[in-house]
Amino acid sequence: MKTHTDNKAGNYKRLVIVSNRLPIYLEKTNEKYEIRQGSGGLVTALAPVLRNRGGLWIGCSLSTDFENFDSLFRDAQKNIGYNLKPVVLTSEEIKKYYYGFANEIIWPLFHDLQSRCNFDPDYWTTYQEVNKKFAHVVFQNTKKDDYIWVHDYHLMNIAQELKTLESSQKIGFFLHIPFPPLDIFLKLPWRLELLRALLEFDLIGFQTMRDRRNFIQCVRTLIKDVAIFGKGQVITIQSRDRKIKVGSFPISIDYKFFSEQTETKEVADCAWYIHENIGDRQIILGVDRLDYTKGILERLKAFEKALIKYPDLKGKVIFIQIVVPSRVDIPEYQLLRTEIEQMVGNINGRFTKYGWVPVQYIFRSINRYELIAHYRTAEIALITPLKDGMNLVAKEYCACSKENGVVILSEFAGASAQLQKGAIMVNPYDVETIADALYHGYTMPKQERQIRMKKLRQGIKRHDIFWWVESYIQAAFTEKLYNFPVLEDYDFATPAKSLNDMET
Ligand code: ADQ
Repeated sequence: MKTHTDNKAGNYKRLVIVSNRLPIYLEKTNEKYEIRQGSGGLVTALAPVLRNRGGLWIGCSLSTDFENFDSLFRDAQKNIGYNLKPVVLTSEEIKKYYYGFANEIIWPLFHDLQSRCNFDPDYWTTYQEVNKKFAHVVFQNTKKDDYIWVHDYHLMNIAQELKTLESSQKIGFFLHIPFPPLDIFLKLPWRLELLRALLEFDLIGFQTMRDRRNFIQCVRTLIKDVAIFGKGQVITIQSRDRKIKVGSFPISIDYKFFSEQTETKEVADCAWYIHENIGDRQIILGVDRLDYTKGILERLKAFEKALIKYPDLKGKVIFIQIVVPSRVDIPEYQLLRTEIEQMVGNINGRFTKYGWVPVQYIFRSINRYELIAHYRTAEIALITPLKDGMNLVAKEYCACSKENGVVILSEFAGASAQLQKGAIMVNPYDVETIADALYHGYTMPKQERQIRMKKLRQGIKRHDIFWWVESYIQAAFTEKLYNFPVLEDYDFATPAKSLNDMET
């Protein structure tokens, strides 16, 4: 196990992660609390990092029942190998800061869906107050030589609040979701305040070059007296007397964990069971949190289109769509769930024959080994978010799939830049092209599948979650990055379509 002293770049003693939620939550069953691991991309990505290094995770538990809180957390941290510090919020704060500002403003706006935003000024006020509350907890629980690493759009004001407390630690930020283009960002009523707050961090990390470019354009347009210099993965903004590093760091997965889990008996048995039930049909797999940015409705339309346009797919493929419940208290998400279920019903009603139901729909959180078994056994992964910071499901599928799995991937997922050479790339709004891609994937010769998948796996293995964290920490503490590849942008002009287009 690595410890904080192994880090090559930093002279910090302890890594302190700050995020909206802690990686675990408490669930009350039969009058007793049980500890559960949270789902979602941020937890999957960061839990192995802290498990590996030790450290402290500060976040809120989104629980308002505080009985035995501290003792339960003490028990939890003994088992997970790092410390936890909960931030306690009132239900009113959760409503306005989390459901309001984060979910009704920043989430849709940063995914280019500004018509879904509700710019309520009350949300902004509470967002500032909650960030201040978080900053106090961080201030009280950290030491001078800790490195504070803040995650995601819920906490963009923390560095500014910490400065008012005269905190002197180095503090970095990583945005897990996309940063929008200028024209969209300008719609935000608090655009200037938010940009200024972000410039109080010492290092700002984005998923892709696209996001960093968007951010820099917003800074150039809205903030006077800034100079931007440097090139490559990390550049510098000079703003008054401060230098802020800005980089792109594509997040990844614990490749070794996923590929090893794939070989376990539990996973193999489950994978066998899934396929045994459907014979020699190919499985097309979709895995998403319930969210309108994930393009689930468009994907179902595309599947329907494929069955119409390519009748030989009928009876030969099964589309398994797993949807993990998320934000289910928000009416918009309840509506989305209903729409998905109606569409699944329509497709199955229209195409089902005796012995073949085209769409299998799972709406619940499945076990990790079941998830990996689905990855392992599905012939095609259909990953078509309308916009996504990265999309870890794409990388997990590659780490777990057989050598001949096919990835169909949205051009607007952050992962597109890294996976474009091996995946079939699609515009998630273009139902016709996704239908063609499905047929292309279904009929793809084994050799081409293997070449593509090998390429995908090699890239993810090399640039796994530990590489990601090392790169970020290096950038935080050093002037020069070593062992850092030249990151590519997604190439809209010449996406690799066939084996002939790809360098092998
Ligand atoms: P998400 O929007 O949550 O993440 P994604 O990157 O696809 O999206 O991550 C989903 C995660 O949930 C995956 O790691 C997956 O394994 C996990 N998961 C799926 N089903 C599960 C289940 N049943 N139980 C537990 N976990 C399950 C946000 C951004 C993304 C960005 C990530 C990481 O929206 O763009 O890639 O953060 O930065």
